[in-house]
Amino acid sequence: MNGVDIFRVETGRRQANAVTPDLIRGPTPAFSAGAGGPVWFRTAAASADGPGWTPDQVRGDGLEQAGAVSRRTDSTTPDKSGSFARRIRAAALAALLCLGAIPGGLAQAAEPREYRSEKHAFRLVPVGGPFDQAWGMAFLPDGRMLVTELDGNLRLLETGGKPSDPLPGLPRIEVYGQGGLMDIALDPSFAASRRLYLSHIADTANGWTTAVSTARLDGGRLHGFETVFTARAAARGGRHFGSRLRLSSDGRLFVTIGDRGYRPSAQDLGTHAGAILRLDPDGAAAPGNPFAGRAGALPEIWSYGHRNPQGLAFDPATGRLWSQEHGPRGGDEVNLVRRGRNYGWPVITYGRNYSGTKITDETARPGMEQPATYWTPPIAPSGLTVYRGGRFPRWDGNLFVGALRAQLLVRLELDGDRVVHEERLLTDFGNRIRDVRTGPDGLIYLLLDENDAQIWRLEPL
Ligand SMILES: [Ca+2]
Repeated sequence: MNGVDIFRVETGRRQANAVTPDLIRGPTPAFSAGAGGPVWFRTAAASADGPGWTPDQVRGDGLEQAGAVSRRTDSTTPDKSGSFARRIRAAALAALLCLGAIPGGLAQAAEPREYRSEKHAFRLVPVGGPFDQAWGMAFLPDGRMLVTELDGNLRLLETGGKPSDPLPGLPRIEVYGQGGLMDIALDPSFAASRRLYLSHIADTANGWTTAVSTARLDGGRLHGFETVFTARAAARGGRHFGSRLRLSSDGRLFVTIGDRGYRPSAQDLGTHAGAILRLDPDGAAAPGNPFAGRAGALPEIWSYGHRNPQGLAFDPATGRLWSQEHGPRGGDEVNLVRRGRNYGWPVITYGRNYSGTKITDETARPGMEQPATYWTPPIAPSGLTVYRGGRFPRWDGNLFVGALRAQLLVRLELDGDRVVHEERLLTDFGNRIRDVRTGPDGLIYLLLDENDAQIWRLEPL
C-alpha cells in the first residue's frame, strides 16, 4: 500500500452518529464518528494493489443522506492509529480554516431571495427559527406550527416568532443513529380533540425500531402521551427507520417503515420493515388491509418492498397517496402507493451498492410496481407534498420533493400516475431539506436538516 486517502463526509449532526462499524462494507481500515459534524474515513489510496475508493464509495449504507465528500491523499506510509488521529485533527483544523474563508451562504444570510422558475416567479423567505435537526412539522388551526427536532424536542413556532421552549409532557425520546423524535401529524379531528401523533424510535429487547405515540396538545403542553404502535422491525443498527406519518381524511394513520438495513425484510410480510402500514388511531391494524387473515403476514401492512421511505403525502384533490424513498447508490424513487402492492426492493432496483457493484440486474418484474420516477445519481429525497394550495396555480397537482444530499427542491409534473417532467428549484440553496409541506395559507414550507436552521417558505411574486 502506497498511502491513504482521507475522506471528509459532510453530515447532519445525527447522521454522523449513525456511522457505526456495521455500516461500513468493504475494505475500510479506519473511520471516525464523532458526536457531530463531519465523518472521517481512512481508506487505501489507489496503488498497484488496487484502485482505491471514490467519494461515492465512502457513502456506506446509512450515509446515503450525506452531503459533500472531499478527499485528500496522504502519500506517507500509513502507520499506527495514534498518528492517524493526529492527522485527522490537523485535517479538521485545515477544514475549519477553509470554512472560515468561505463567504456566508444563504443559510447564514437568512434573507429573502427571488427566483424565476419555469412556471412561477417566487420569493424564498425565512419564517422562523432557529431549530436544530428539525424533522417534521404540522400546522395548527390557528396558523402556528409544531416542529419536531430529532433530539427529542417538540416546539411551537408562533406566527412570525421564535421557537418556544420544548413543550412539556413529552417523555425522554430515545436517540440513536438516524432515529430520534421524527414525524408529527395532527388528527383530522384536532380542532376538537387536540389529538396528535408522533413517530420516534424505541428500544426493544431485539434492538431499535420505529414507534408511534399519541398525545393531546392543550394549554401549551402535551397530555396523555401513549405509545400506541411499536413496529415489528427491530434491528441493532440505527438506520432506515422511515417513519413518515400521514392521516387519511377518514382518520386512518399511514406509517412508513424502512428496511432497517436488512434488505430481505422488505419482501417479508412477516415483518413491518420495508413497508407502509395502515393503522387505526389506537394502533391496531385498520379494517380492510390487504394481508389481514393471510398466514405469516402482518395485518398492518398496506404496501411493501420499500427501502427507506421518508416522504409521504396525500393528494387532497384525488385522495391518492404518494411516497418517495431513499435508494442505495442511485435508485431513489417516487411511488404511487396502492393497496397490497409490492414496490420491489431489493429484487428490482435502479440503484447499485455503494461499492459500485450491482445489487441485481433486474429493474422490472411482473407483480412488482415501477416507480413513477427515480433518480440516479441519488438526491436523497426527504419530505413530500402534493401542491393544491392555490397560490401557485400553474403548480397545481405537482409533487414537491425535498433533497438532503442534493440540497434542493424538486418539482414534478404528473400525467396520471407517471412523472412526465422535473424541474430542480433552489439549486443554489446549499441546505439539506428534510421536510416539505403545503401550509394552510397555500405557501410551500421547507424544514432544514441542520443545526441553527430557519424554516423557509416559497411565496409567489
Ligand atoms: Ca421500488
